[in-house]
Amino acid sequence: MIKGYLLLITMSAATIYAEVVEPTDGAAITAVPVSVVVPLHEVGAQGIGHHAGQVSFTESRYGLVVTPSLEGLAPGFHGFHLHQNASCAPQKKGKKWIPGGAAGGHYDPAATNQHSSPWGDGHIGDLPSLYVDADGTSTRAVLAPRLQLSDLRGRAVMVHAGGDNHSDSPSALGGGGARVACGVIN
Ligand SMILES: [Cu+2]
Ligand SMILES: [Zn+2]
Repeated sequence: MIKGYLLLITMSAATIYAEVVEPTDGAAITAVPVSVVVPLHEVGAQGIGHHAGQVSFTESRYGLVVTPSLEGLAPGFHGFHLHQNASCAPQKKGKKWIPGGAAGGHYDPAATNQHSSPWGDGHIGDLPSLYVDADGTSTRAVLAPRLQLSDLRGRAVMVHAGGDNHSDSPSALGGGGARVACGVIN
């Protein structure tokens, strides 16, 4: 039981650690990551484009709090997911280059093969939609109740052109279409 503690926040690459110091237990010091900050870039068929801001993932008792600080996006709702691979590069499909294609599909370690809601039983990478204000910025936090920080490493976070109905019907993968911004989580 932690009786008293002091949070010392240090930033190391993209991970913020809280060093929990327990004065009553002498020298007991542990470092637990509490937050991961991921830079995002616009993605296109040509490759990775302008910096678009960042998304931070913070642990809470209810799951991961996902807080965007993004700009230059189209106003409205956008599909927002954790994708399988730590890459935002385009990938060739037939004769076309698919923006962000190298990120692979929605993160689905349980192989549900189902696009669903953040609180459902499909892809665990399915996040609540990202909302972008009229000025192209997005700053509203969403909650991913099934995710933990340990799920993030080696994945990519992705923003799609369109919204997300959290279903594979009438369109696959929520119908968000093209990938427009992406960040690699190392
Ligand atoms: Cu996606
Ligand atoms: Zn999905």
